[in-house]
Amino acid sequence: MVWSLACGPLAIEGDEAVPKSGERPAAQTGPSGDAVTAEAAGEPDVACDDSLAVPRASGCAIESIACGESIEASNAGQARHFDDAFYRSKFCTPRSADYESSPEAVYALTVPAEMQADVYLDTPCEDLDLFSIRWPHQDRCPTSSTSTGECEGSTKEGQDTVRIVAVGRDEKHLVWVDGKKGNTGNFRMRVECRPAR
Ligand SMILES: [Ca+2]
Repeated sequence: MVWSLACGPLAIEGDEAVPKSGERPAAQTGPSGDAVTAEAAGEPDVACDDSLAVPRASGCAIESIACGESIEASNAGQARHFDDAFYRSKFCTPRSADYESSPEAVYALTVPAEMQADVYLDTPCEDLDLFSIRWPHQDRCPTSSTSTGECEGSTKEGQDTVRIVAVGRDEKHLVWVDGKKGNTGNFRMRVECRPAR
């Protein structure tokens, strides 16, 4: 089974709407995430034992990620901006998972006008989750009390994905990796873009 979830329309709705949710990624049981090998179409698995931690972001985002790019890093060592209350208040996810205990690896993504961006997160090492929100600033994160655009969250085990569609004009978003219950670990995030239908 290739994890090409975002090719289907169901991927937009977040974790509960994706089919095959009963299939637990076998990466949970393998020491190096064997199950996701096929999905990456030849890309090696994310290394779990190496430290991919990067210096703490000076503002909110560590750096930018663009369409077609792939980043391997870790959320370890980053600041903690987002908690259960934030995710509920912005309708990212209703799920409470002690998100306040885990730091986030945040990236700035500009989606060109009339394009859709599918963001994929591979987390064979720990159960990390993927979020996005429309927000124009890289240097400061939104809070529960700031006005933002729509938020998307994907909180499955193994691989997560969110879809962002830019209508009318370029849209600036933040996309980030957060952990449940204090989790930190290595991940791969990649962004694939194509014209919006
Ligand atoms: Ca957090």
